Amino acid sequence: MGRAMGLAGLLLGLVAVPAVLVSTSLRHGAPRAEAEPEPSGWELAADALPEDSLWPLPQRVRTSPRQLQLAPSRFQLVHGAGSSAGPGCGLLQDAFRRYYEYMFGHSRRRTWGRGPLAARAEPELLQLQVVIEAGDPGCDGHPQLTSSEAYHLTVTEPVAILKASEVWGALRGLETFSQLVHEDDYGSFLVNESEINDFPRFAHRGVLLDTSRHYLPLKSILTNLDAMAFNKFNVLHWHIVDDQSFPYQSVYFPELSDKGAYSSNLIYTPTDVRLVIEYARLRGIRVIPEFDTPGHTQSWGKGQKDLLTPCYNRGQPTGSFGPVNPVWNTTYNFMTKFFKEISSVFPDEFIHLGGDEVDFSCWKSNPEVKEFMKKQGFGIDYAKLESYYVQNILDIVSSYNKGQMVWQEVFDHKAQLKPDTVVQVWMANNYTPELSRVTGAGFTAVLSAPWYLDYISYGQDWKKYYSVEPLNFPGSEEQKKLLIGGEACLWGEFVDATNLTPRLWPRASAVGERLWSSSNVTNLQDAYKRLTSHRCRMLRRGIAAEPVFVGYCAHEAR
Ligand code: CP6
Repeated sequence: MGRAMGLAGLLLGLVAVPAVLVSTSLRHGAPRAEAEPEPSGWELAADALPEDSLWPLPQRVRTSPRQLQLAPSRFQLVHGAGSSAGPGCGLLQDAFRRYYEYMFGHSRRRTWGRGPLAARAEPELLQLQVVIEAGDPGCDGHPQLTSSEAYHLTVTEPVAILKASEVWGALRGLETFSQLVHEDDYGSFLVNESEINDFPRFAHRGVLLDTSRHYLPLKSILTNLDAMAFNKFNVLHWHIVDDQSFPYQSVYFPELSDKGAYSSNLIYTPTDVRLVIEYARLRGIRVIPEFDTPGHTQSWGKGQKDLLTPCYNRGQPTGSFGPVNPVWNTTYNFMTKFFKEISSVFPDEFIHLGGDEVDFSCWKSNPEVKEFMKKQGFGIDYAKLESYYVQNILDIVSSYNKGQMVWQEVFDHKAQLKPDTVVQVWMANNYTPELSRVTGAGFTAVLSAPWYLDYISYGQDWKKYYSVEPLNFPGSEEQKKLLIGGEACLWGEFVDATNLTPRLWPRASAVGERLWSSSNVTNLQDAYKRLTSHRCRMLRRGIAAEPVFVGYCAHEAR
């Protein structure tokens, strides 16, 4: 009996399985494939316990060895009594359809496994009833930083009940329920009686995708949103434009993508953008667009003349351009109109304004900029000029009632930020003192520094990501509360549609669990086992997630 709680625990019926207990059960010294032949008897029952494939691990799981059987032809996902949501709630109806497919969809292709339940003696689970407890379920709204994703799930005969105050919690609970249901070797669908109480540790759990270095087809973005939902991520940070290309098709300034995209086909039209936002919304995922300025803007210059700073050499313009020109009024007139559009196209409360890696050399070469520096009393401190520019943009965006995210340099260079600005910490060296400084100044922070998934190595990268404790920085309790989450970043220099999914998944899953689950869920052997099985589930659901390590998936062998 390898499991820590032991045989006695199994015989007690509903058994408490706190996360620590689960994570200290070292049943298998060596890595093991999901479908290694199992010994018989109690070992098998223990291994069939559902938390073996839950990812990210819920906050509290109580599980019983008592199994219930689900008949795909009879089992229903329904609105429960007392729910403020009903069949008019498109978001939940859509989720019911999706999760039914994830649980049973593949079985229709087989002739066996759909017959009567007579082959097994287990009692039947007939329904999952979903109850939204808030007066207004918010089916047509958008998820926000402050949305509740908490849910409570009980699976007992004959109906399972999923309660959540908002639909966003119901979506997370549906994902968990679908992870509890497993198919045995004979094609029967089983679920252990269980009770789960769950909520995220951090409110902001993001994935950054970069659609400038390579264009990502809509399909890739949507598939990634599916994978994000499987891992309970709730923010798509869409780094939509950068130096290399401007694929965002603007209504006010169509020349930006006409001239700045790689090609007229390689753009995101307003319809495409709406589709991404709606697909994400239906999965409880916010879309935060990033329009990075004043650096990383070469592609903007192609369709918007007199926006970038002309660079000089020995008193003559060289013909090349630097960051956005912070001196001219026309710059701010343009940005006022541009961000007005962005504020209405993207419903999220936040816009990411970038502000990273501004190269001062071109500004330094430009006589007009030098003159302006003198007039403003900036001396030779170009960080002050950068802050001057950023503060103007912050004011513009604030006037549209949007919150702002910025990269850490904007804070480092001492720009005056609005109190609710979110500072994203990305520089890998010494990120813990940076977290102390940012939160010490009273700003909310999002951590990315340890989660640059574009870096790959020969080995299991996920363990490094998993072993990060985000709150392990010097600071008061108040400061710790200001770290609202993190993001896994997949920069696009070496990533396009051919390798996006396997590079992200399941490596980003490690970040997903770190940001969702309790801080004491840290056991690598337990995580390995669950992640391996979670990766197989992602494959079954059409996500080309790369292997964690050697082995195979049960569904490949059937
Ligand atoms: N693009 C933009 C990038 C990076 C950043 N901003 C980046 C920098 C260093 C590394 C990885 C990515 N490619 N716009 C920094 C936030 Cl190691």
